[in-house]
Amino acid sequence: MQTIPKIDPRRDVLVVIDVQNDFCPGGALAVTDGDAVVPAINTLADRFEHLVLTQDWHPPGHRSFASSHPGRAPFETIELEYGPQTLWPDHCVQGTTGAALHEGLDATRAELVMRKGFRPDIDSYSAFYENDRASPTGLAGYLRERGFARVFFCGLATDYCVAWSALDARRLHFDAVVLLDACRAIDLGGSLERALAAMREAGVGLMQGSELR
Ligand code: VGL
Ligand code: ZN
Repeated sequence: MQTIPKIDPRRDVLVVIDVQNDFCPGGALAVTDGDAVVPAINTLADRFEHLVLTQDWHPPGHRSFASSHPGRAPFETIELEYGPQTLWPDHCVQGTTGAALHEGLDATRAELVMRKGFRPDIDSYSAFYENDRASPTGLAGYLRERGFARVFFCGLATDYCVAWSALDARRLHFDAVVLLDACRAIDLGGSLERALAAMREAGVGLMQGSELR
């Protein structure tokens, strides 16, 4: 049995991953029910003293886009020098409406909005590392300098950017918790089950935001 954590306003931070128009219904890479996380996250955000947001932020022609690989279609996987790369529809292009945060998300109290995926040749699912899992984004240093020890994650998508971020948080020796009722998944070929298993294995706490004390 997992113990239900009580929020500690000094050492806990809520990191909201990629709640952007393109991941919501009608968007370029829509996650089923993606916008359902918005009210849940707004409720959560009220309970945390410290709030950080991330924003997927790709230049046009980004290498993760299927359109950058002639003959390839979205959701195929190719091998790049840093490992397998799923190819996506063009999404979250810098400065577009699709890349904007969902307008219902209350971002007022966000202390940092961290953009990722801006290097043309490498994808960045995790908020901590590019997909080579070696080039840091700087977020770990920021969180450490701020004195945060435990990171609660929510947002989109559970099986990609949320899971990769939570797994990296553990690798970086943060305590990590994913609040599943404030996340939605892409679920491509069993990716959600695999992500949940990997997070359990890595000691990521999996719980519902509604269970937080
Ligand atoms: C994401 C696929 C491509 C995510 C971002 O936010 O989970 N997934 N880019
Ligand atoms: Zn992306």
